[in-house]
Amino acid sequence: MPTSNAHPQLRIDIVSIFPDYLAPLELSLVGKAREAGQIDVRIHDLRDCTQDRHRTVDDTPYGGGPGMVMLPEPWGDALDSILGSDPSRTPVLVVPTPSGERFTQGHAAKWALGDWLIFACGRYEGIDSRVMEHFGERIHVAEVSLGDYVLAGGEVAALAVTEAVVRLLPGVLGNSESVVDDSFAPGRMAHLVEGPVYTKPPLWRGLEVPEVLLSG
Ligand code: 6GU
Repeated sequence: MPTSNAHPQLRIDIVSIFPDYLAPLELSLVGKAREAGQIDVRIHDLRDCTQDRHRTVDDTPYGGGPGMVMLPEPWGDALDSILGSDPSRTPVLVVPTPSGERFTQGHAAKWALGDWLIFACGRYEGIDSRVMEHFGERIHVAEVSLGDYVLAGGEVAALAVTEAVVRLLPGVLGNSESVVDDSFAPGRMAHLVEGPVYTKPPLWRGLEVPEVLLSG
């Protein structure tokens, strides 16, 4: 079904070694936007871009240190293939990493105006830095973090960023809802976030809904 407005359909590609981790994108607001054709979500298994029979995606870090680093070759092949599939769009490569800049409503608002997000979900200690360096010469690369804590991989961030962006697309939220522009007051969310909310019944376990909300 075509979208009901002039904005281009947003394409979202997500590359991961745990494609099943992205299953929630079939549900709720994002799932409905997919069904309505407002977004085109494609999940890719990085291991499909490996060449060896063990489907290896990582190796030990140069310089030592704990853990493993993701190999550049599978990422290069995966991203080349995705980028080559549509020369007419302008992609942003989103690389979730705890060392990235903090993801904000400002990023979400900007990316909702674009037409293509590609998520490179790393695991282990991250992706060989040359991948970001190489693709940074061809397209916009944004390394973003959800906050000051460490997750095991980028998949949860890809889910969070996708939901934050998709709910801003015209026609995705219901008619009664509207999206507030975040272009002013950078870094401050107060104007976007509601105070305490109440619904029926007016008295519940001895607790009343504030009188001022009951009239009108
Ligand atoms: Cl985007 N990735 C990982 N691995 N950990 C995080 C994060 C991202 N944001 C906060 N912690």
